[in-house]
Amino acid sequence: NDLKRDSRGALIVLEGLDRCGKTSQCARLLSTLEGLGYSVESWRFPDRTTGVGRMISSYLSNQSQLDDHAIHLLFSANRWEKRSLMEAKLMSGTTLIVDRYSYSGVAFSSAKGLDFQWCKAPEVGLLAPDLVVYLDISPEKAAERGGYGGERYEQLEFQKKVAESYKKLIDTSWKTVDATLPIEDIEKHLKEITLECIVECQKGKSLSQLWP
Ligand code: FDM
Repeated sequence: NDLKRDSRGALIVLEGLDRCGKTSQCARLLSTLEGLGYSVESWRFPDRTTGVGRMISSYLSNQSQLDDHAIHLLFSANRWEKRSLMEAKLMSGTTLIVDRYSYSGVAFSSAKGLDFQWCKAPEVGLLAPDLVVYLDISPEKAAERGGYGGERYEQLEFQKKVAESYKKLIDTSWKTVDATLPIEDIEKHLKEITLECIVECQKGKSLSQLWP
């Protein structure tokens, strides 16, 4: 219908600790929305396919060392280099399901001790999500799931600090979903809140910028 064709897509972000289930929920949500006939893409940050992304990937796998501020700015640059494409996709009606965004940037870097406001600054002017879903799990439960891949941040003590940083970021506009529920329940809940958000965007909700 006309509404579906002429209106913009929604920018939907999933956030949470490592092993919270974000990545599999993003995949499920993508296929659910595709099945319903929506134009939708699944993105993730860091996007390791770009030049900046390759530097980030090498840092995360401990193949290179970087100053904490420098890697923070690279994560941010990695979002900036995708900003115009992101806007074009949204304006052409495609909904984006994004696995991690600026909130991961702030949560992980400030967990290392970097100043919270300093961490937020380079994100100013990036597109603000229409919906942020926080998949909530305690660091201990997440660690029990096993399968920490051995990358730099995948350690219980550090994830505890990240959880504290996320708590400072969460505001009333976020939807928190209990990540310990059965996978199908989480999926159903995500589908509902996502569809609500997509409808709002179709009705003309305007795209805004960080930090609102
Ligand atoms: N991460 C991710 C950051 O530290 N800053 C960021 O801006 C982003 C997007 O990178 F530990 C961290 C979070 C995680 C790691 O993420 C890689 P994936 O989702 O495991 O690829």
